[in-house]
Amino acid sequence: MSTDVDVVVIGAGFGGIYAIHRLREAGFAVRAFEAGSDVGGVWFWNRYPGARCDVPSLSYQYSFSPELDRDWNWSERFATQPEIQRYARFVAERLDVVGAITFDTRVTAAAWDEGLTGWRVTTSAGETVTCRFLVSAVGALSAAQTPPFPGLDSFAGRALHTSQWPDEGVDLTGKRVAVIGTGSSGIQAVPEIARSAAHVTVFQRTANFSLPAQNRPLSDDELARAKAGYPDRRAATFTTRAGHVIPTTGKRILEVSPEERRAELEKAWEFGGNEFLATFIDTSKDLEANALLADFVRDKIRSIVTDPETAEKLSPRGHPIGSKRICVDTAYYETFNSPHVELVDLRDETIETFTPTGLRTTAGEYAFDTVVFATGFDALTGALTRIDVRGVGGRSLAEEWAPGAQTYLGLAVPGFPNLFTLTGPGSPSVLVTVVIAIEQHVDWVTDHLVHLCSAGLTRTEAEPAARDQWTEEVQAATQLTLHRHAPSSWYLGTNVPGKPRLFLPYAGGLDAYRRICDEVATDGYRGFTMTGVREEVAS
Ligand code: N01
Repeated sequence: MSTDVDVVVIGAGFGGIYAIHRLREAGFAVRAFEAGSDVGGVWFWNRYPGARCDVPSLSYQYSFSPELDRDWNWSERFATQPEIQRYARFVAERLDVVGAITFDTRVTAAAWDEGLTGWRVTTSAGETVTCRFLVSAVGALSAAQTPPFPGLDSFAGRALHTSQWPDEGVDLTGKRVAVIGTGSSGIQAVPEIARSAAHVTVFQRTANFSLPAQNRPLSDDELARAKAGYPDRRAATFTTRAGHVIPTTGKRILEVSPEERRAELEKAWEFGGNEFLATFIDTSKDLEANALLADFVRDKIRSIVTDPETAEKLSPRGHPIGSKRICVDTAYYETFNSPHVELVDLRDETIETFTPTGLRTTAGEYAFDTVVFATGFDALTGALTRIDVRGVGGRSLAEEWAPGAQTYLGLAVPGFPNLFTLTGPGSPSVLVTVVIAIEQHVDWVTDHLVHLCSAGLTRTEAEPAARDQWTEEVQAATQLTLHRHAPSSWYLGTNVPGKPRLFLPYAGGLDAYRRICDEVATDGYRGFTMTGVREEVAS
């Protein structure tokens, strides 16, 4: 039985764009569906004030095409959301993939059909499309999470989520605004919101470490040098742990004098960005070393925030620096020196309920016109489990993952043949430069499909033993990092009520991960059962 297309790709963010391109290049007929009205994925949706990438622009781009590299010019060291979305559009047009994408359309369900040896994909437009292979490019951080606060329905003001910011923007001039959440999104949004709002109340449950971006325009010289270094960058990209080269002194913080330590850290602070974390090589491995780094940041917070009580509340405690996703900001701590910005520490008081005019905590009432939920995402699994994905025998992926998402290589799930989960749980994805992780995944999946089809086979399915072994490897990799000392984080799923506590990304590094994936391929796609139509019928 033939299908409408060879491959359906879900999502047209950085993953979807490249997947359409590579798969078409390999000869597959591809259709993609995208819920947004343009390409860009998270960079289409996250339009909140201050949204900007915290990976340097020159590293946050595809690496596969010297032509794209040559013809695109970033304007700032850390690009804004609109500029990154323009880049996504530029690439999609250059690769001529836009015509393959149906916009403003969600995939609502996908069911494996054994007779078809393929998937039946249903969309929000009521269309059903059949395909041999299904590639999920839904993104790791795209299922918005708004906590189920009591009384929220009674709130008469405006409620916004950072990742679903209205297209036309929101004028907050003169408004009283509450921001709930102080992760990367909240920390970027607060200073921008405070520019126009009459009053800002920031509700903080956990103080996070944040580093100054020290953002600035990129000079023509810098751009020219970066372009000239393209071949080196490309070569280094896949041989680094993080997906891009990070400068370091190569020294151990525990072995240098206090004077040298301070001088190096001051230099790194002035340089800006999360590269600060790599200044010394032992701080990401050793708790004593890490504590010195954390002390330096807490000292900085105390030196920036004039009210000592507020400074103390903003000072992260209880988790090593870098064990939760580090934040990168522009004037976040400084913003709390403004008289119209107030910090509410939810360790001292807890939110009881929303009211028509604001919210009530155990300590009192807070009135505001607008609430901004910067409360994050059902990360790594939510975007896929919100689709009704049914595998062999009608098995639901959401149920399969309910006890904790397990995959083979972060890419495939037993019982869900011919389905690939780009940057899925169990892959490095969010712990590395995600665009590079995407390229590696798409290349690998395309090669796998070419291998399968060239052998005259039609069905590929991860084996349960391979999944179990990989799950152990993912958890073992976490044990070698400081992540294991963070009591809560979206890496662990603890931000979503009811989500099982399980460290989801693979923390062994992109270089190691790539080697493993390459070995699996060289070994004839070890851990996958690959079969053909004739064999299926015979069995
Ligand atoms: O989400 P988060 P995010 N009551 O989950 C709080 C990427 N990103 O959107 O820490 C009160 O980090 C929660 O508190 P706690 C980046 O990878 C990148 O900010 O759980 N508070 C936390 O403070 C990032 O890490 C960029 O105690 C509640 C906040 O909400 C990831 O996306 C920009 C609560 C959520 O923080 C997610 O970032 C933006 C409750 N019931 C995002 N529930 C750049 O590249 C949650 N919180 C710059």
